[in-house]
Formats: sequence, structure tokens, C-alpha cells
Amino acid sequence: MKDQLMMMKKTAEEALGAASSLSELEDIRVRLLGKKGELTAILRGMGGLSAEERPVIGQLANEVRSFIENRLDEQKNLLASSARAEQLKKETLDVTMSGRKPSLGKTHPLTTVLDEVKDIFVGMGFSIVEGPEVEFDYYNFEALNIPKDHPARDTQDTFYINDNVVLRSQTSSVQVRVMENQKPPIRVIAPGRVYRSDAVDATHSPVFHQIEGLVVDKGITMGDLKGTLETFMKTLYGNDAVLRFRPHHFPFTEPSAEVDVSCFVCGGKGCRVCKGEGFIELLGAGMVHPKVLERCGIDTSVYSGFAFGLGLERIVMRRMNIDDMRLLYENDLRFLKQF
Ligand code: 2U9
Repeated sequence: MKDQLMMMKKTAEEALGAASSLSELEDIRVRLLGKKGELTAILRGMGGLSAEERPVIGQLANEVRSFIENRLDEQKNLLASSARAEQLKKETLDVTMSGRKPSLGKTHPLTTVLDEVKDIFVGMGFSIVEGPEVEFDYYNFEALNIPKDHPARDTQDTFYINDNVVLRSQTSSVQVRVMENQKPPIRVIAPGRVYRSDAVDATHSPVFHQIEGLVVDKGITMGDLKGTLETFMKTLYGNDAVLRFRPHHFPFTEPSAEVDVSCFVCGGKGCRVCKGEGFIELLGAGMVHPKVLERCGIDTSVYSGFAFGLGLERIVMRRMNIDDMRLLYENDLRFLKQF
């Protein structure tokens, strides 16, 4: 039995030294020390030993058992630390390597200029409001003094979802909703997408962006409109910008005007950009028609207001010298990267 135990110790030593995984170690442990393992089998023969031999063999068996257990632990630690070393080697970080530059996006020219316009008006105390792009006929036309038979309702110009619902052709519907829900003083700008049934060309698109403004308060006059637009234009185009108001007609404002700004290329002398005019048409504006105010529940004996509207694309194209509107919608990076 002594030989058996010594042999077991030797083969255990060899097997443990060769084990290369934790599961192999576990198999060896079960095979040697498990309930049905080799050591148990050897010890079963102890009944046939003499009284002198039994404690000697018993002690030797315990020594072999603890030898194997210690070697199992050692081998386990060895395997774990070599696995760690292997992992560390794999995950080595070379801090001297040059980094990969992340490619940063930037805002679209329409967004850049819209943000600038918003900032200017917020600086003058305006709030920014939004509303639905699919709009009731009432808010898009009727409330704005554009009755059913008005030419502006021509189906050529407007996308009709049904008799009562359209894709908004102007953001004015948003201001109507504001007036219905809010008491004066009102000072808002409503930027957003609008839709018109236009064929696509260099200066037209069935989807474009407007920025409209509305101020309603006691004692608002055309002077407030001029001052507000002048501050806006001088901030956008520089202090030398001069505004020119030309009488015009809109159903929702009375009196109405088209507003031009002195040409930012020639300063008013006349050049190719302003087609010799010295001025460039920028926006429409006027005093809100009393019928529009009354329809929105505003008492015109106490309050008056002004409104204006401008096309964002036109401003962006002038500012960035873009001659074809389609470039703004094609998402061609070769174009967009230039701004
Ligand atoms: C309410 C009352 C009045 C908004 C206005 C214009 C003049 C105007 C055009 C500019 C170029 C539209 O994008 S464009 O084609 N807009 O000329 N818009 S006054 O007047 C309002 C708005 C809301 C309740």
C-alpha cells in the first residue's frame, strides 16, 4: 500500500504539472481525491493491515492527500496568473501611438443662419414658438383674412389633405394659435417648414422655411416695426445696412410693406448682385389687420400689432453666395463642407 500511495503521489505530480486548464485540474482532483477516487480505493484496503502498519499508512495517506491538495492550489494560482499575464499582454495600450481624429459634423447653412436669426430676436425679448405643419384651413387661411374665394387659396399654391386640412403654406397659423391662447403683450417669432405646390427650380422648392414675427401690445405702431426690423438687419448685415419700405398688399396686414435692405456688395450704388437697384428685397411686413386681431379675440380698441415674414432660404443664399436653392436640400457633403 505504501508503494501504491507513493506511486499515486508521483503520477499526481506529473498530471498536475501537465494540466493546462482549470477544468483539467478539477478532473484530476475528482479522479484522485473524490469519493470514488483512487485514494479512497487505496484506503479501503486498510482493513487488512496490522495494528502497527495502520497508523503509518494512515499518516502517509494524509500526507499524500495534503501534498496533492497543495499542488492543486499551486497549479490553480499558476494558471490564473498566466491567464492574467496573457490578457494584459493582449490589452497593452501604446500611449505613444498617434490618435485617430474623430470627424466632427457641423450645422447645415439653413440651421446656422436660423440660429443666428433666433439669437437676434431672443436678444430683443422675443420667444420662439412652433406649431403643426399639417394645419386646418381655418388657421392657414380663414383666420388670416384669406376667405374661401381668395386667389392665395388657389390649389396651384397649396397642398390640400382634404377640404379642411392643408400642409401649411405659411407659419402665420402658429401666431394665430398664440393669439388665441395668450393675452398681449405678445412678442414671438415662428420659424418653420412651409409647403407650396411649386415646381422645383433654382429659386423655388415645394418645401422651404419661413421666419415670421408677431408683436401685439398697447400702442404698437409702424415705428416699432421699423425699429425692430432695423435692429434685426443691422445685426445681421452690419451697421451700414439701410432699410427701404415700399407699400404693398397682404390680406393679413394693413398697411403692408415690402422691405428691402441696401445691397451688401455695393452698399447701394448698384451692381450685378442687386441688379443695379442698390437694394435687395428681403421680407414682407405690416400692421396686423384689425379683422385678424378681432378674430383671435384681441380688442383692437386697446391693442395693435405688427407682423413680418421672411424666407430663410433667400437670406442664406444671399449670405453664403449660393445661386441654386436645390443645393440646400441635396445633402451633398462636397457642398456642405464648404460652410
Ligand atoms: C398674423 C398676422 C400677420 C406675416 C407676414 C409677410 C408679411 C410676408 C413672405 C415673405 C417671404 C412669405 O416666405 S415668404 O414667401 N411673408 O411677406 N408675412 S406679413 O404676417 C402675419 C402673420 C401672422 C397673425
